[in-house]
Amino acid sequence: MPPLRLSASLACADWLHLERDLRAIAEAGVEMLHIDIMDGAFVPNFALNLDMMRAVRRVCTLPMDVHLMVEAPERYVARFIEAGAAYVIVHQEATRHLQRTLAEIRALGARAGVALNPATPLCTLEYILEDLDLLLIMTVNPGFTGQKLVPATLRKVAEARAMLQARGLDLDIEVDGNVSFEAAPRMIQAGANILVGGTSSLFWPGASISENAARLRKAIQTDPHAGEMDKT
Ligand code: S6P
Ligand code: MG
Repeated sequence: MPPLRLSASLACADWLHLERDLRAIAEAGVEMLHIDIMDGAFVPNFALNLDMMRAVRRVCTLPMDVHLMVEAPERYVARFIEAGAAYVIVHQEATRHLQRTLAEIRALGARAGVALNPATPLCTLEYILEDLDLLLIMTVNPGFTGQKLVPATLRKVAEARAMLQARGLDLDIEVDGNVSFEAAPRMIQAGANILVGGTSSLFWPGASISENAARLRKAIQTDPHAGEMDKT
């Protein structure tokens, strides 16, 4: 399995203290910054944008994984890479020409990712696995922060890791949505290696970002129930 990494979901940061939060994220040893882009069409909400990414770049050098919750994302891939995306992640449900889009992302020098909504089966990726650097399994329906976990997605993570291993592929599997202190160990156990931290972990309002990051890493390393897969 590729190395374990945390990615902080920028949409959950404190907008009135964004620079402070960005510095806290880096100082806490969080490895990546997760950028949610929402177009109000693929998902019923709006979030972040290219200008935001350029501003963030001025104070933060963490690699950005850009999650495009956007219809026909192929229209914008090049612009997000120019704005600093290390990973560009498109939804399988949002593009008609998925293989072409992934090939374009790689050709432009970024890493190519695909996201799957909770209802979308893994078999839709059967013929494009070699074109992928990262698989993002949505553990909530995209569009909002602070939602409840869709339990069956844990089984999907396990099946995705098994599918990749059967093909001899060692890709990143990222999970996004209610990656809480409680759920994170089960996600890792199932085969995820990149955790997107939002309001239920890294930005949990009861503690600081650095305390939350330490608590999350500890939960992943020591949870006694980490071996129990959720069968629901
Ligand atoms: C959801 C989005 C996510 C959220 C993140 C929030 O549409 O893609 O990246 O920002 O999942 O985390 P939490 O802990 O509030 O669910
Ligand atoms: Mg996201």
